[in-house]
Amino acid sequence: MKKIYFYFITIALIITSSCKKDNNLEIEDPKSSLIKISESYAIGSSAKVELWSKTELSTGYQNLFIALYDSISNKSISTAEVQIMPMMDMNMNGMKMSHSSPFENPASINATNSLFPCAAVFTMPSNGANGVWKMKVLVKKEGSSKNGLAELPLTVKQSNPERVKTITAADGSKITIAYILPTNPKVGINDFEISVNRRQDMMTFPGDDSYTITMTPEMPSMGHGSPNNVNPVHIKNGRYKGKVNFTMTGDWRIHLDLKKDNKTVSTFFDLLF
Ligand SMILES: [Cu+2]
Repeated sequence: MKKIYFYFITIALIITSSCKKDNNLEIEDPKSSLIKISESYAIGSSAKVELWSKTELSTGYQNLFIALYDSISNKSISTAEVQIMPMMDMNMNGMKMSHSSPFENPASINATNSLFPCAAVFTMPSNGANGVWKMKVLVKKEGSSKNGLAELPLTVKQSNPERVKTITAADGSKITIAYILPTNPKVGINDFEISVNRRQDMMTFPGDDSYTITMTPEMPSMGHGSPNNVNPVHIKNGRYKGKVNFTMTGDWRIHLDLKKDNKTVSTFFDLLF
């Protein structure tokens, strides 16, 4: 009889300990699936600023995450106004110029799992001393009236195939079109998403909701397309969502026709899976 009790207690212990393990998994560090890209201090607001991402940075649309720490106590800061601005300093045969690129600030002053989600579209790769990216991050802690500015160095690789296109629209303006979804394409219907931003000046790239987009997937090597696609329509902030149907694995080219005022400009994104 004692033996049976012993077994019961052992089994009970195993069950409780494995439950505890599950609980621990839930409070796992949200950054454990991310890569730290860069860090610096926000001068003027005594905060350490870290930039995290799911992947190394490459040209195109990048989901980014900002983590803030009090630079004295090292405690995580979960409430703050955070504004980002990607900047590139270029040197073209001795001619120096700077430009920004499309970006999305954190939607809330409250962090999600200690992180402030934001995004940027990197329009060109880093190019040694002749093309240097940095992320400017403006931080205003809760209850503080002071802004602090951090400048985080970034390295942006060339994506392959290209995930961002800058083209001239029919009205002469430059527009940046970035591929967002699908990141992991599969055979069948996939969520499709792109962003469209207009270059107002070298520092300002507002989302552009004014296009009617027709999407046509093609398999160039086999000369066929696919049925049941849904053209992307504007949702918000220049982001357009639709559905793309890949009937088989292989090389696909997604043709995009952007129409406005009865004039159409075209671009495409390639993928292979
Ligand atoms: Cu540049």
